[in-house]
Amino acid sequence: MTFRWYGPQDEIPLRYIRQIPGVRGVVSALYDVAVGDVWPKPRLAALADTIDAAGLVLSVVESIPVHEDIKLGRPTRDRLIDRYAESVRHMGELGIPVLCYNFMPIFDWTRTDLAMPQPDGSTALSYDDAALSRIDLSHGTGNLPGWATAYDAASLQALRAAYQDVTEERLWEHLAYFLERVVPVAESAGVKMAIHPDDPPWPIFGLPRIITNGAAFDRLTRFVDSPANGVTFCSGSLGANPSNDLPAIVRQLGGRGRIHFAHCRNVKVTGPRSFTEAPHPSALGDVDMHAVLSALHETGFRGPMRPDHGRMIWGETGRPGYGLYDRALGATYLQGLWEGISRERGS
Ligand code: DNO
Repeated sequence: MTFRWYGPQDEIPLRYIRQIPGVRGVVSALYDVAVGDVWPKPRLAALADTIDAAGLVLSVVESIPVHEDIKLGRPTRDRLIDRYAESVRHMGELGIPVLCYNFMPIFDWTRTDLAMPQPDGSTALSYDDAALSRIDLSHGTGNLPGWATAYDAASLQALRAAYQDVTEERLWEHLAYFLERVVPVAESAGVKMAIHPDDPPWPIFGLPRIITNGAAFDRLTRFVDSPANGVTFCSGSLGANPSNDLPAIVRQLGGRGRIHFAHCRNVKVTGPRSFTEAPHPSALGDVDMHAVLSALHETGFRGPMRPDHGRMIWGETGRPGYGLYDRALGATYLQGLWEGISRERGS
C-alpha cells in the first residue's frame, strides 16, 4: 500500500504517512523541475533518501510530465524525448521501479467543483460537463478550479490553437512515437511505465483525449509490446464512464501483466458526463471495489496500490483530493478488502 506525497512542501509530513496502518510506499515527484528538463539524479536521490529516512520507500514516480511539444508532434520533440529517457534512466539507476505518467493535452485531471458539500457535512470533488462548458478560458487557466499549471491568456490560446490540427489519430501517432523511443530505455533501466487514463475519460475544451477505456489501454500496450509498457489502473477515472466494465479491463490488461500501479477510488455517477467523488467503499459509490480488487488479485497483481482522492472530512483543509484523513481511511479499507480476498483465495 502506498500514499501520494507532494514532497517537502506537502502539509502532510512523512511521519504521519508512516503511521497509516500498512502503508510502506510513497508516491512522489520532483515538483520544481521545469517540464522538459532532465530530472537531476542527485535531486531524485535526495528525495528517495528523505523518504527512506522516514521509514518508507519511494516506490512510484507520479509523474514526469510529458512536454506539450511531444504531444503535439513538434520537431523539438526528439530533444525532449531524449531528456525524458534520461530521467527514466536516472530512476532505474536509483532502483525506483514504476513511472506513472499521462498523455492528456494541456489539462491533467479536471473537476468543476473542488468542494461540493455532501449530506454528511464533508466536501468532495465533482465534475459536470455543463458546468465545464461555462468556464471561461479567455483569461488563461485562472478560472479553472484548482488548476495548478498556470497558463496566461496568450500562451493558453496559442497552445489550444496548436491542437486544432491534432485529431485523436494524430495524438495516437504522437504517443506511439514517444513510446517507441522511451519504452526500450525504460526496459533496460528496469523501470515500468504506467500510463494514467484520462480524467475525466472524454474530450474536454475541444481537446482530444484518447486513453479512456480498455480498448485504448490494449492498443497502447501493443504499440511497443514490452512488459515495461503498461498502465496505471485508475478505478475512479475509468469508472466515471458507466460503460467501462472495470473488472473486465483489469482481467484484460492484468492477464497480460501490464498493470503496474493501481489507483483506487470510488465515484457516484450523477448523470451523463457528470459525477461526484465518493468515499472508497463499494456501497457508497458506483465502483464495485471488491470486484476490482478480486480481479487484480486473480490476475496476479502485486504491485503498488494507492488510495486515490479523498473527501475533506473532520474539518481538514488542504490540497483538494489529497488530505490525510479520508485517504487514510481508504488505505485501511483497501487493505481489509485485500486481506479478505487473499484469505478466500488461499494466497
Ligand atoms: C490526480 C492524479 C493525476 C495523475 C496524472 C498522472 O489526482 O491521478 O494527476 O497523477 O494524471 O500523470
